[in-house]
Amino acid sequence: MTAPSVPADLRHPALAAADPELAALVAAEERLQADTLRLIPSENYVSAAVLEASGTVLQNKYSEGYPGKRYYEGQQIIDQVETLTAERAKGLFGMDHANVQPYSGSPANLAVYLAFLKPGDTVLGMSLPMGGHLTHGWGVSATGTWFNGVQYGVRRDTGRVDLDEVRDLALAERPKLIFCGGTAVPREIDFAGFASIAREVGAVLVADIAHIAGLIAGGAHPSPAPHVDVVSTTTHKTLRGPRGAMLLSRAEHARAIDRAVFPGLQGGPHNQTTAAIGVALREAATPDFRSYARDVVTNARTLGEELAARGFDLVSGGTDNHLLLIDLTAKDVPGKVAAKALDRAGIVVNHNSVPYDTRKPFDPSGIRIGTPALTSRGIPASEMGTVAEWIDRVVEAARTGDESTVTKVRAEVTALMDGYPAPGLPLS
Ligand code: DSN
Repeated sequence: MTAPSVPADLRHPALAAADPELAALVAAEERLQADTLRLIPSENYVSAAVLEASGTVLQNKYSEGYPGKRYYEGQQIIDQVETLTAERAKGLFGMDHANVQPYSGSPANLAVYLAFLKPGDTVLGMSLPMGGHLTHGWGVSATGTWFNGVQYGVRRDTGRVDLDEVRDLALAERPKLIFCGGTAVPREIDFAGFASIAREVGAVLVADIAHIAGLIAGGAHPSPAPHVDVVSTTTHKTLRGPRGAMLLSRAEHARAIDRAVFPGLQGGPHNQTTAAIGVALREAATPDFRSYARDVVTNARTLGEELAARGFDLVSGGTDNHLLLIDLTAKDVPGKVAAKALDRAGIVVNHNSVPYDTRKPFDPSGIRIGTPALTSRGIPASEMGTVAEWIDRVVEAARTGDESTVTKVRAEVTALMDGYPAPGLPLS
C-alpha cells in the first residue's frame, strides 16, 4: 500500500483540526484513489492546480446573472473569472458563445430543453440502454416525461448508430431537438451526418460531448463545432476539470441558452468551480494535453485488443475513443457480479447495460471501462496486456468463486499503482 508523502493532517490541517471524522474520510478516499486502478470512463484525476482552484474563497460569493449584469454587487473579480473562463471555452472548442454556469451535465441538458422546447414537444435522442443519457429523452427522466422522447439505438449487427434509422425517425416524428452523443458510445460520433438530418427536419442539433470533450480539445476526436447548434458538456471527464458543465452555442442561440440557465433553471453560479474549469481549459490547450488525449485513445484501443484476444465480446468490436463496452454473456458472469469482484481486486469499473440486453438495468450483462484516469497517471499502452490479464483472471474468479485470485490481483494492482502516482494526490 502506498505511503503518504505528506501526512493527512498536514495536507488538510484546518479540516483535520475542525473535523477529524470527515478529515479521516477524505484521507481514506485519497488512499483509495491512489491505490486502485480506476477504469470508470467518466472519471479522472484533476491536476493539483484544478483541485486548488475549486477550493478557493471564490465560493463565498453570490453572483446571480452574468458578467456586467448581476443581481449582487461586489463582482469586480468574479466577472473577470467568469469572462476569462468563457473566453477560454470558446477558443478551445471553436464556438461563438459559452455559458460556464451549469452545475453539471443534467442541468445543462435541461437548460437546453428550456431554451428551445415547450412541454410536450418532441426530442430525438439515443436511448439509455443503447448508450445514450437519461436526459436525452429517456422515460424516467423529466426529459422523457415533460417532453415527447423518441429514441434511436444502435444496430444489432454492428453495435453502431445507424443514421438511416435516425433519419427515418426524424422524418416521421419531426423533433424540435436532436441529441447526438451519449455515455456508453465507443465509436466516433458523425456530427456532420446528424447535422444533415437536423437541417432536413428543421431541428436544433445538440452534441452532448461530456465523455469526449477532452479528446476533442486534444484533437483526438473530430470537433462538433462546424456542424451543431449547441454543445453540452460536463467538465470532469476526459477534459480533466472539476465537476461542472458548460453550454456552448452559435451566436444566434446565446440569449436563449443564457436565459434558460439563469434565471430559467439555476440561481447563483458556483464561482470556485468556474475558476477550476478555467484552469482545466488552460491545461487542455497545451501540447501536453494533446499527447494525453492521443494516449487515452491508444490505451483504450490497446486494452480492447488485449481483451478481445482473451475472448471478451466488445460492443461494436472495439473503440475509437476512451471507452469500451463489454458484453459478459459469453463469459457466463453478470456485469454486476464481475464489477463487484473487480472492485474487490482494486479495479474500479461500472456494470452497464449492453445494446439489446436481456437482463435488467440494475443487473445487466455488461461492464463499461475506460482509460482517461489511468492515462492521467502516465500508465502506458505497454501495461494494457497486464490490465487485460487482471480483468480476465478476476472475471473468471467471479464465475468460479475463487476469492484468492481476487486477493492476489489486488496486491498486483496496488504494486503497479505505486509506480504511477496520480495527479493531485500528494501520496507517493
Ligand atoms: N454518469 C455519467 C457517466 O458515468 O457516464 C453520465 O452522466
